[in-house]
Amino acid sequence: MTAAAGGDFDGDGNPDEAFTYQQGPDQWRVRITFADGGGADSAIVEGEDFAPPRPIGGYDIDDDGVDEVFLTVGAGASTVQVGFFSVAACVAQRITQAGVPASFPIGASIGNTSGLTCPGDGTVNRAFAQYVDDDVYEGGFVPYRLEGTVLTEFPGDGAGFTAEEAFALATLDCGGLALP
Ligand SMILES: [Ca+2]
Ligand SMILES: [Ca+2]
Repeated sequence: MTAAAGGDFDGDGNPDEAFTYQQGPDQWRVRITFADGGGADSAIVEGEDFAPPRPIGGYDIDDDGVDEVFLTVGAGASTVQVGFFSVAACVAQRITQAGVPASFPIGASIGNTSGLTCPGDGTVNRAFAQYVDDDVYEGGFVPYRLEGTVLTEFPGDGAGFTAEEAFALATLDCGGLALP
């Protein structure tokens, strides 16, 4: 069982907790326990690069008064993958995008950076930059709007970055959340 991360996952104003635990080989689950004693529990299913998931905490992406559960759902050499669960009526459901569990890389390698920001307008934004030349990176921001348990991609904005700016993108910037 991992250390719990906090959030208000039922929207009653009282702090709840989310943690992950291993049920069998490569089988992990997320459990949310509410301040009033109830809870929700769901399997976490990922692909080949599965790494032990850890809870990050709660952030209200769609501004409906109920925090979504942020957690790491995998890791590469220089990135972690972040995914989300939506909790409603004591059921935790993985948030999907394009029909598969949504998962965003956060990190930087030589030539590539990516991150995730929450501007507070009902979207999460994928931030990314690629090395082009010298101190020049090109990338941008792609917003994903959350409705229910589904993220829908909307057209983003391209942007140019210096190397310093590009590497500064490689973070999770959603309220007070910090990667574990
Ligand atoms: Ca609560
Ligand atoms: Ca919400």
